[in-house]
Amino acid sequence: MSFDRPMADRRGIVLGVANDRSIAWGISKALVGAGARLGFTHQGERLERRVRPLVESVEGEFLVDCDVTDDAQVEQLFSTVEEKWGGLDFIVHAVAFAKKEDLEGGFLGTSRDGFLLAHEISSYSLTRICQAASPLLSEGGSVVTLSYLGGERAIPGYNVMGVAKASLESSVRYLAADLGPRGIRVNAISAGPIQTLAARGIGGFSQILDVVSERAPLRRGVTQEEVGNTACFLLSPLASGITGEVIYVDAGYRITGM
Ligand code: NAD
Ligand code: IMJ
Repeated sequence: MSFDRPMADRRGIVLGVANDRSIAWGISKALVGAGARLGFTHQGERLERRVRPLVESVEGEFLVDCDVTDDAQVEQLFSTVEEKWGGLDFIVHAVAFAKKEDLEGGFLGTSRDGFLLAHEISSYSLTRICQAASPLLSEGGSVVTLSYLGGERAIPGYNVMGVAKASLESSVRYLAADLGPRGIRVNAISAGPIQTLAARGIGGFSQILDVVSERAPLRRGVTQEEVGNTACFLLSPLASGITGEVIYVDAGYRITGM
Protein backbone atom coordinates (compact mmCIF):
# COMPACT_ATOMS: atom_id res chain seq x y z
CA MET A 1 0.00 0.00 0.00
CA SER A 2 1.23 3.47 -0.89
CA PHE A 3 0.90 6.05 1.89
CA ASP A 4 0.77 8.68 -0.79
CA ARG A 5 -2.14 7.13 -2.71
CA PRO A 6 -3.76 4.74 -0.23
CA MET A 7 -6.77 4.10 -2.52
CA ALA A 8 -4.76 3.46 -5.70
CA ASP A 9 -6.67 1.09 -8.03
CA ARG A 10 -9.47 0.51 -5.55
CA ARG A 11 -12.96 0.56 -7.07
CA GLY A 12 -15.94 1.85 -5.15
CA ILE A 13 -19.44 3.28 -5.37
CA VAL A 14 -20.77 6.46 -3.78
CA LEU A 15 -24.46 6.78 -2.89
CA GLY A 16 -25.77 10.17 -1.77
CA VAL A 17 -24.35 12.94 -3.97
CA ALA A 18 -27.12 15.50 -4.53
CA ASN A 19 -24.92 18.57 -5.20
CA ASP A 20 -21.44 19.94 -4.53
CA ARG A 21 -22.24 20.56 -0.86
CA SER A 22 -23.17 16.94 -0.17
CA ILE A 23 -21.00 15.12 2.35
CA ALA A 24 -20.80 12.32 -0.25
CA TRP A 25 -19.16 14.82 -2.62
CA GLY A 26 -16.56 15.78 0.01
CA ILE A 27 -15.83 12.07 0.42
CA SER A 28 -15.62 11.58 -3.37
CA LYS A 29 -13.04 14.35 -3.75
CA ALA A 30 -10.87 12.86 -1.01
CA LEU A 31 -11.13 9.38 -2.57
CA VAL A 32 -10.17 10.65 -6.03
CA GLY A 33 -7.19 12.46 -4.51
CA ALA A 34 -6.13 9.17 -2.92
CA GLY A 35 -6.25 7.38 -6.29
CA ALA A 36 -9.64 5.61 -6.14
CA ARG A 37 -11.85 4.70 -9.13
CA LEU A 38 -15.47 5.72 -8.53
CA GLY A 39 -18.97 4.90 -9.71
CA PHE A 40 -21.92 6.99 -8.56
CA THR A 41 -25.66 6.76 -8.02
CA HIS A 42 -28.27 9.50 -8.06
CA GLN A 43 -31.84 9.48 -6.85
CA GLY A 44 -34.27 10.17 -9.69
CA GLU A 45 -34.00 12.16 -12.92
CA ARG A 46 -34.26 15.53 -11.21
CA LEU A 47 -30.91 15.09 -9.47
CA GLU A 48 -29.17 13.53 -12.49
CA ARG A 49 -28.76 16.94 -14.16
CA ARG A 50 -26.94 18.26 -11.13
CA VAL A 51 -24.87 15.18 -10.37
CA ARG A 52 -23.66 14.26 -13.89
CA PRO A 53 -21.30 17.27 -14.28
CA LEU A 54 -19.79 16.52 -10.86
CA VAL A 55 -19.25 12.87 -11.80
CA GLU A 56 -17.62 13.92 -15.08
CA SER A 57 -15.33 16.39 -13.29
CA VAL A 58 -13.70 13.50 -11.36
CA GLU A 59 -13.86 11.01 -14.24
CA GLY A 60 -16.44 8.87 -12.49
CA GLU A 61 -16.82 5.58 -14.37
CA PHE A 62 -20.62 5.35 -14.24
CA LEU A 63 -23.70 7.09 -12.88
CA VAL A 64 -26.86 5.06 -12.29
CA ASP A 65 -30.29 5.94 -10.94
CA CYS A 66 -30.76 4.19 -7.60
CA ASP A 67 -33.60 4.87 -5.21
CA VAL A 68 -32.65 2.67 -2.25
CA THR A 69 -36.29 1.72 -1.66
CA ASP A 70 -36.51 0.15 -5.12
CA ASP A 71 -35.14 -3.43 -5.19
CA ALA A 72 -34.97 -3.50 -8.99
CA GLN A 73 -32.79 -0.36 -9.01
CA VAL A 74 -30.54 -1.78 -6.28
CA GLU A 75 -30.08 -4.98 -8.31
CA GLN A 76 -29.43 -2.91 -11.45
CA LEU A 77 -26.70 -0.98 -9.63
CA PHE A 78 -24.78 -4.15 -8.81
CA SER A 79 -25.33 -5.61 -12.29
CA THR A 80 -23.62 -2.46 -13.56
CA VAL A 81 -20.78 -2.90 -11.05
CA GLU A 82 -20.33 -6.54 -12.07
CA GLU A 83 -20.38 -5.70 -15.76
CA LYS A 84 -17.93 -2.75 -15.47
CA TRP A 85 -15.56 -4.04 -12.81
CA GLY A 86 -16.36 -7.66 -11.91
CA GLY A 87 -15.76 -6.80 -8.24
CA LEU A 88 -15.97 -4.02 -5.65
CA ASP A 89 -13.57 -2.71 -2.98
CA PHE A 90 -15.64 -0.12 -1.12
CA ILE A 91 -19.03 1.51 -0.62
CA VAL A 92 -19.95 5.00 0.60
CA HIS A 93 -23.51 5.16 1.96
CA ALA A 94 -24.58 8.78 2.58
CA VAL A 95 -28.35 8.54 2.28
CA ALA A 96 -31.05 9.70 4.69
CA PHE A 97 -34.62 10.88 4.53
CA ALA A 98 -37.56 11.60 6.80
CA LYS A 99 -40.77 13.49 6.11
CA LYS A 100 -40.38 17.17 6.82
CA GLU A 101 -43.36 17.08 9.19
CA ASP A 102 -41.51 14.49 11.32
CA LEU A 103 -38.52 16.85 11.75
CA GLU A 104 -40.70 19.59 13.23
CA GLY A 105 -42.02 19.71 16.77
CA GLY A 106 -41.50 16.64 18.95
CA PHE A 107 -40.98 12.91 18.39
CA LEU A 108 -44.18 11.87 20.17
CA GLY A 109 -46.42 12.57 17.19
CA THR A 110 -44.45 10.45 14.68
CA SER A 111 -46.81 8.55 12.36
CA ARG A 112 -46.36 4.84 11.55
CA ASP A 113 -45.76 5.79 7.93
CA GLY A 114 -43.19 8.43 8.77
CA PHE A 115 -41.37 6.11 11.17
CA LEU A 116 -41.18 3.29 8.63
CA LEU A 117 -40.14 5.57 5.75
CA ALA A 118 -37.31 7.15 7.76
CA HIS A 119 -36.06 3.73 8.83
CA GLU A 120 -36.35 2.20 5.37
CA ILE A 121 -34.34 4.94 3.64
CA SER A 122 -31.95 5.96 6.42
CA SER A 123 -31.19 2.62 8.06
CA TYR A 124 -32.40 -0.52 6.23
CA SER A 125 -30.86 0.71 2.96
CA LEU A 126 -27.36 0.09 4.37
CA THR A 127 -28.17 -3.57 4.99
CA ARG A 128 -29.92 -3.90 1.63
CA ILE A 129 -26.92 -2.42 -0.19
CA CYS A 130 -24.40 -4.61 1.69
CA GLN A 131 -26.55 -7.66 0.94
CA ALA A 132 -26.68 -6.95 -2.78
CA ALA A 133 -22.97 -5.99 -2.89
CA SER A 134 -21.84 -9.01 -0.86
CA PRO A 135 -21.05 -11.39 -3.76
CA LEU A 136 -18.89 -8.69 -5.39
CA LEU A 137 -17.08 -7.34 -2.32
CA SER A 138 -13.42 -8.30 -2.16
CA GLU A 139 -11.25 -9.33 0.81
CA GLY A 140 -10.02 -6.03 2.28
CA GLY A 141 -13.30 -4.34 1.27
CA SER A 142 -14.69 -1.50 3.36
CA VAL A 143 -18.06 0.18 3.85
CA VAL A 144 -18.69 3.63 5.39
CA THR A 145 -22.00 5.23 6.33
CA LEU A 146 -22.89 8.61 7.87
CA SER A 147 -24.51 9.13 11.24
CA TYR A 148 -25.22 12.00 13.61
CA LEU A 149 -25.09 12.57 17.38
CA GLY A 150 -28.91 12.62 17.39
CA GLY A 151 -28.66 8.81 17.15
CA GLU A 152 -27.42 8.65 20.74
CA ARG A 153 -28.86 11.82 22.29
CA ALA A 154 -32.34 13.31 21.99
CA ILE A 155 -31.50 16.41 19.94
CA PRO A 156 -34.41 18.85 19.44
CA GLY A 157 -36.15 18.33 16.09
CA TYR A 158 -34.01 15.37 14.97
CA ASN A 159 -36.77 13.08 16.21
CA VAL A 160 -37.40 10.01 14.05
CA MET A 161 -34.09 10.54 12.24
CA GLY A 162 -32.34 10.02 15.59
CA VAL A 163 -34.11 6.71 16.11
CA ALA A 164 -33.17 5.70 12.55
CA LYS A 165 -29.51 6.66 13.18
CA ALA A 166 -29.46 4.51 16.33
CA SER A 167 -30.71 1.64 14.16
CA LEU A 168 -28.11 2.47 11.50
CA GLU A 169 -25.25 2.45 14.04
CA SER A 170 -26.40 -0.90 15.41
CA SER A 171 -26.66 -2.24 11.84
CA VAL A 172 -23.00 -1.23 11.38
CA ARG A 173 -22.02 -3.51 14.27
CA TYR A 174 -24.05 -6.49 13.02
CA LEU A 175 -22.87 -6.06 9.42
CA ALA A 176 -19.28 -5.81 10.69
CA ALA A 177 -19.78 -9.09 12.57
CA ASP A 178 -21.20 -10.84 9.48
CA LEU A 179 -18.69 -9.52 6.95
CA GLY A 180 -15.59 -9.48 9.18
CA PRO A 181 -14.68 -13.15 8.60
CA ARG A 182 -14.32 -12.28 4.88
CA GLY A 183 -11.98 -9.38 5.69
CA ILE A 184 -14.66 -6.77 4.95
CA ARG A 185 -15.00 -3.83 7.36
CA VAL A 186 -18.06 -1.67 8.11
CA ASN A 187 -17.92 1.66 9.99
CA ALA A 188 -19.90 4.84 10.53
CA ILE A 189 -18.77 8.45 10.73
CA SER A 190 -20.81 10.59 13.10
CA ALA A 191 -20.37 14.03 11.57
CA GLY A 192 -21.00 17.39 13.21
CA PRO A 193 -23.63 19.66 11.62
CA ILE A 194 -22.77 20.78 8.07
CA GLN A 195 -24.77 23.13 5.83
CA THR A 196 -26.04 20.73 3.11
CA LEU A 197 -29.35 20.13 1.31
CA ALA A 198 -30.34 17.80 4.18
CA ALA A 199 -29.70 20.64 6.64
CA ARG A 200 -31.36 23.42 4.66
CA GLY A 201 -34.67 24.63 5.97
CA ILE A 202 -34.18 22.98 9.34
CA GLY A 203 -35.39 25.40 11.99
CA GLY A 204 -32.55 26.80 14.10
CA PHE A 205 -29.76 25.17 12.10
CA SER A 206 -27.50 28.23 12.25
CA GLN A 207 -28.00 28.44 16.04
CA ILE A 208 -26.93 24.79 16.24
CA LEU A 209 -23.77 25.67 14.30
CA ASP A 210 -23.15 28.58 16.71
CA VAL A 211 -23.47 26.30 19.74
CA VAL A 212 -20.96 23.88 18.20
CA SER A 213 -18.51 26.73 17.53
CA GLU A 214 -18.82 27.87 21.15
CA ARG A 215 -18.64 24.50 22.90
CA ALA A 216 -16.58 22.15 20.72
CA PRO A 217 -12.95 21.79 21.83
CA LEU A 218 -11.80 23.03 18.41
CA ARG A 219 -14.22 26.02 18.71
CA ARG A 220 -15.54 25.53 15.16
CA GLY A 221 -17.66 23.24 13.03
CA VAL A 222 -16.35 20.60 10.62
CA THR A 223 -16.21 20.63 6.83
CA GLN A 224 -17.16 18.21 4.06
CA GLU A 225 -13.40 17.92 3.40
CA GLU A 226 -12.69 16.77 6.97
CA VAL A 227 -15.44 14.17 6.83
CA GLY A 228 -14.11 13.21 3.37
CA ASN A 229 -10.60 12.63 4.63
CA THR A 230 -11.82 10.47 7.53
CA ALA A 231 -14.00 8.41 5.20
CA CYS A 232 -11.04 7.97 2.87
CA PHE A 233 -8.93 6.74 5.80
CA LEU A 234 -11.64 4.29 6.95
CA LEU A 235 -12.07 2.97 3.40
CA SER A 236 -8.32 2.51 2.94
CA PRO A 237 -5.96 -0.20 4.16
CA LEU A 238 -4.64 2.38 6.68
CA ALA A 239 -7.72 1.49 8.77
CA SER A 240 -7.37 -2.30 8.33
CA GLY A 241 -7.87 -2.97 12.06
CA ILE A 242 -11.01 -0.85 12.48
CA THR A 243 -14.50 -2.29 12.05
CA GLY A 244 -17.93 -1.94 13.65
CA GLU A 245 -17.05 1.54 14.93
CA VAL A 246 -18.70 4.92 15.01
CA ILE A 247 -15.97 7.53 14.51
CA TYR A 248 -16.85 11.11 15.52
CA VAL A 249 -15.79 13.87 13.15
CA ASP A 250 -17.34 16.70 15.14
CA ALA A 251 -14.46 18.96 16.30
CA GLY A 252 -14.82 17.16 19.66
CA TYR A 253 -18.36 18.50 20.29
CA ARG A 254 -19.63 15.19 21.71
CA ILE A 255 -17.19 15.24 24.63
CA THR A 256 -18.04 18.77 25.78
CA GLY A 257 -21.46 19.58 24.31
CA MET A 258 -24.44 19.68 26.62
P1 NAD B 1 -27.55 15.63 1.09
O1 NAD B 1 -28.95 16.10 0.99
O2 NAD B 1 -26.55 16.25 0.22
O3 NAD B 1 -27.49 14.04 0.93
C1 NAD B 1 -28.56 13.18 1.25
C2 NAD B 1 -28.68 12.22 0.09
O4 NAD B 1 -29.66 11.21 0.37
C3 NAD B 1 -29.11 12.91 -1.21
O5 NAD B 1 -28.14 12.69 -2.21
C4 NAD B 1 -30.42 12.22 -1.56
O6 NAD B 1 -30.61 12.08 -2.95
C5 NAD B 1 -30.22 10.87 -0.88
N1 NAD B 1 -31.46 10.12 -0.72
C6 NAD B 1 -32.57 10.45 -0.01
N2 NAD B 1 -33.53 9.53 -0.18
C7 NAD B 1 -33.00 8.59 -1.02
C8 NAD B 1 -33.52 7.39 -1.60
N3 NAD B 1 -34.77 6.96 -1.36
N4 NAD B 1 -32.70 6.67 -2.42
C9 NAD B 1 -31.44 7.10 -2.69
N5 NAD B 1 -30.92 8.23 -2.19
C10 NAD B 1 -31.70 8.97 -1.36
O7 NAD B 1 -27.16 15.85 2.64
P2 NAD B 1 -25.91 15.35 3.50
O8 NAD B 1 -25.94 16.20 4.72
O9 NAD B 1 -24.72 15.26 2.68
O10 NAD B 1 -26.38 13.89 3.96
C11 NAD B 1 -25.60 12.71 3.76
C12 NAD B 1 -25.60 11.86 5.03
O11 NAD B 1 -24.91 12.55 6.05
C13 NAD B 1 -26.98 11.52 5.58
O12 NAD B 1 -26.96 10.19 6.05
C14 NAD B 1 -27.09 12.46 6.76
O13 NAD B 1 -27.96 11.95 7.74
C15 NAD B 1 -25.66 12.47 7.23
N6 NAD B 1 -25.29 13.57 8.13
C16 NAD B 1 -25.48 14.86 7.77
C17 NAD B 1 -25.09 15.88 8.64
C18 NAD B 1 -25.32 17.32 8.30
O14 NAD B 1 -25.33 18.16 9.22
N7 NAD B 1 -25.50 17.69 7.06
C19 NAD B 1 -24.47 15.56 9.87
C20 NAD B 1 -24.27 14.21 10.19
C21 NAD B 1 -24.69 13.22 9.31
C1 IMJ C 1 -32.06 17.49 10.75
C2 IMJ C 1 -33.27 17.73 11.39
C3 IMJ C 1 -33.32 18.32 12.64
C4 IMJ C 1 -32.16 18.68 13.29
C5 IMJ C 1 -30.95 18.46 12.64
C6 IMJ C 1 -30.90 17.86 11.36
N1 IMJ C 1 -29.66 18.71 13.02
C7 IMJ C 1 -28.79 18.31 12.04
C8 IMJ C 1 -29.54 17.78 10.97
C9 IMJ C 1 -29.30 19.32 14.28
C10 IMJ C 1 -27.32 18.40 12.11
C11 IMJ C 1 -28.99 17.26 9.67
N2 IMJ C 1 -28.82 15.78 9.72
C12 IMJ C 1 -27.81 15.28 10.61
C13 IMJ C 1 -29.58 14.89 8.98
O1 IMJ C 1 -29.34 13.71 9.09
C14 IMJ C 1 -30.69 15.35 8.13
C15 IMJ C 1 -31.57 14.48 7.60
C16 IMJ C 1 -32.75 14.85 6.87
C17 IMJ C 1 -33.05 16.15 6.48
C18 IMJ C 1 -34.24 16.41 5.78
C19 IMJ C 1 -34.66 17.80 5.38
C20 IMJ C 1 -35.62 17.80 4.24
C21 IMJ C 1 -36.63 16.68 4.29
N3 IMJ C 1 -36.29 15.52 4.86
C22 IMJ C 1 -35.11 15.33 5.51
N4 IMJ C 1 -34.79 14.08 5.92
C23 IMJ C 1 -33.64 13.84 6.56
O2 IMJ C 1 -37.74 16.84 3.74
